[in-house]
Amino acid sequence: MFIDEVTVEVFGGKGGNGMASYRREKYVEYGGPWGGNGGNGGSVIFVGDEGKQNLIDLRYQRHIRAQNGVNGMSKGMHGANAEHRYIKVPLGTVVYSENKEFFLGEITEQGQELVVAKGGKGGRGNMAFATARNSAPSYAENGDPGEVRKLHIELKVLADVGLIGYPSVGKSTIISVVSNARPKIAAYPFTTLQPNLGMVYVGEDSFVLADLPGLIENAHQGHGLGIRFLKHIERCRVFLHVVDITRDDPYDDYLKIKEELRQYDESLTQRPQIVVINKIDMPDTEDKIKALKSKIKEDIVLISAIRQENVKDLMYKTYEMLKQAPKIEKVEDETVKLYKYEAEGPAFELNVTEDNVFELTGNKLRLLFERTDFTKDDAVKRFARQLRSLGVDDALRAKGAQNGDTVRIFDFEFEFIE
Ligand SMILES: Nc1nc2c(ncn2[C@@H]2O[C@H](COP(=O)(O)OP(=O)(O)OP(=O)(O)O)[C@@H](O)[C@H]2O)c(=O)[nH]1
Ligand SMILES: [Mg+2]
Repeated sequence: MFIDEVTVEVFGGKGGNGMASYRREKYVEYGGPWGGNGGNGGSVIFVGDEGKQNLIDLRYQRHIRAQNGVNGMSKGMHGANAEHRYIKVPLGTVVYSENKEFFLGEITEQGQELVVAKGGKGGRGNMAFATARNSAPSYAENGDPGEVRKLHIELKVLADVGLIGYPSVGKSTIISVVSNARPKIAAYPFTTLQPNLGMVYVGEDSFVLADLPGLIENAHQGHGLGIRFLKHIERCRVFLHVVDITRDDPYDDYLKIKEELRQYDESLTQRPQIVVINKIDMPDTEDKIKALKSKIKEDIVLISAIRQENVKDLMYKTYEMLKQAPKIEKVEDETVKLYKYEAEGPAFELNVTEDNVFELTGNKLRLLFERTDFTKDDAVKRFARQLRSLGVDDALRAKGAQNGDTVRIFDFEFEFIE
């Protein structure tokens, strides 16, 4: 099966916790802090691999986790950074967050990397916190959590030229005689259920040709195989619109396919294209050909795919058109925003619940919260100082917090003290 859309969940590794420990050696007079930093968590990174054809591997790995960083240790030893988790994906892979809310990026080149879940930073050990005023801090930082997100991944086949047209017009036959692709060919509609790619050589040069499942009227409303596969031709710089001259009204077929393209994306109708009239080996086609020629404005090439007549010329002509064809601007849905990894929005938000609990939330706040080791008094005190400098205390007062009121930060509660 051709897999061109999958959902997976990716987990960056947690950063290792910093260590809080002291030097205790026989001949060292003042034992200072000696806890090392935690290592960074590994990231999940997609890498472009031209050997991959589809997203099937991802279908079988719904959860992809990178490893956690190693905790800091005593004697000033830092924990190791975790290795990144690299996942090979085909070229043309487009990555969105769940429900296509954000666009994370796309992979179009061999070896190109895209970080899809960043690992958490390692926490600092108490050694890192020693200052002139506090030469022996007893706290260390916890490592940051890694990013966790659900991804919606799509594959858009990257081909230079796309074969489009009604079912059974001979699209697969054409690709089979001009390239190494060997798709199924048969006399019934919708023989092709997935795009096929083939490399076409023209002299010294080459281009990638895509054979696509057939379209019918109202494909954009889901008729036939629908227009699910049309996204694959968005990147094709030239179209070969194949028309079967043996059908009752080839001109009407031609118009209907154009209309489907227009319905899908108006800009597709402007793409350079050649109308390929196929099956001219069949008897009694002259009049129909003449009629088509008088009505169609685009370049027309007559071929018999099955007899391999004029197909080579068609490929040369296609290649010439491809060389002139404009580059395609990235086709992106404008409603999809570019995703930013760094926490956005206000540093914190404060709400008062019905039972008068002052509830604090926010991305920046979460980061500081996760870094804090709440089992250590000094660490909690430091957290309180961080809150003050973020302006949390002032905000609490402004909302009417009084001595003894409950303040909740995620799953941690404490009393407000003036
Ligand atoms: N007479 C004749 N028959 C052809 C020619 N090209 C293809 N055919 C026949 O037309 C039928 C359909 O060919 P395919 O290549 O499978 O058509 P397709 O456009 O890929 O069809 P779908 O995958 O269903 O969209 C097959 O029976 C082919 O043998 C041709 O040049 N002349
Ligand atoms: Mg086919």
